[in-house]
Amino acid sequence: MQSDLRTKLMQALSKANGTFISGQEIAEYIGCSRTAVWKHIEDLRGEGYMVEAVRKKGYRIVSAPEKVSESEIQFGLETKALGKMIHYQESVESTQKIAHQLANEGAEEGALVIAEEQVSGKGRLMRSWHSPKFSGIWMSLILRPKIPLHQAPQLTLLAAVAVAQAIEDVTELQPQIKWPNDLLINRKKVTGILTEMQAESDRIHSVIIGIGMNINQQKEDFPEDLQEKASSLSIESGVKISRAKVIQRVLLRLEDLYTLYLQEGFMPIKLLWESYAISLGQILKASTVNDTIVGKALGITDAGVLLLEDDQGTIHSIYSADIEIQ
Ligand code: BTX
Repeated sequence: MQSDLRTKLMQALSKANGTFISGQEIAEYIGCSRTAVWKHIEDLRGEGYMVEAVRKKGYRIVSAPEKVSESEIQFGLETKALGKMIHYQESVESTQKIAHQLANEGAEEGALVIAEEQVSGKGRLMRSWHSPKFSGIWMSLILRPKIPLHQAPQLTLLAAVAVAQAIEDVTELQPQIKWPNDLLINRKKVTGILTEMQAESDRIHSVIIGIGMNINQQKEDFPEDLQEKASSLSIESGVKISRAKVIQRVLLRLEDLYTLYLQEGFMPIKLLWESYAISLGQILKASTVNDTIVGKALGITDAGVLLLEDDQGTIHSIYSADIEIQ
């Protein structure tokens, strides 16, 4: 919708102050047809506004979408460092891209980039991540850990545990982790994590943890090819969930685990990760860029590498792959 039309429509609806305003009145105010008004109202609904329409009375706004802007997240945020600097934009290509720029410009550890919508959200291996407006959490966090480069993948596993704990804090759901970065509920993917790095020889400048969480989407909000394999916290729990609250819990859990990790190393994180892992002990098919390996998942190493034992008894170390549970 053009922004001047949008402004006028919002003016007309808010002047009514929660009471009904007829389609005819809105049409005259904006200077368009009543059919066009109806279309604009549909657009608003698509963006998360609840608009009541009653014949002969007109329209009224029942509620505006909950946003995840700086003030909503920081009000009640209990962390010390994570999320103290927030870069919020309503619509972005990808929060990862902005986080890389900010990291290059020297953003501090804990800086968070968040958007209501991503128009080209990224998954791993150039895949795309569906990130519709107002219904999920699309955020990228900048960390600057002083750890050797090869340990950086551990942070993906750490982030997965933090998200799992946050989901348990806010809902009654029981999330499970599928190596390395998927969070599943009832075997459907509710969260994906993408960790990227800026480094030079063996020195990490920054690690950018991208977290995409499906929160309030309903089944029909997903593209058809995802409807059977993706889900949201709202679909699984049957209630609408406050995105701001989930973000606050994810940040707090992340901060606690990250502090523990820097003090005590990967071992405590590994134990927690294993307690959520769906795949351990099961037969998995790992498709890597060059190969497909089928084997029993024995566990993960201290570097976060997945170990698969094939039926010849050979143990394969899987660094990066797509996993299917057989
Ligand atoms: P991934 O490569 O493991 O998963 C991508 C695959 O998941 C896609 O090919 C598709 O099949 C499926 N998929 C796409 N969108 C969704 C969705 N909304 N829910 C469930 N399944 C989906 C996972 O990559 C890493 C995703 C990270 C996303 C965050 S959002 C904030 C940050 N910015 C950004 O551009 N990416 C990260």
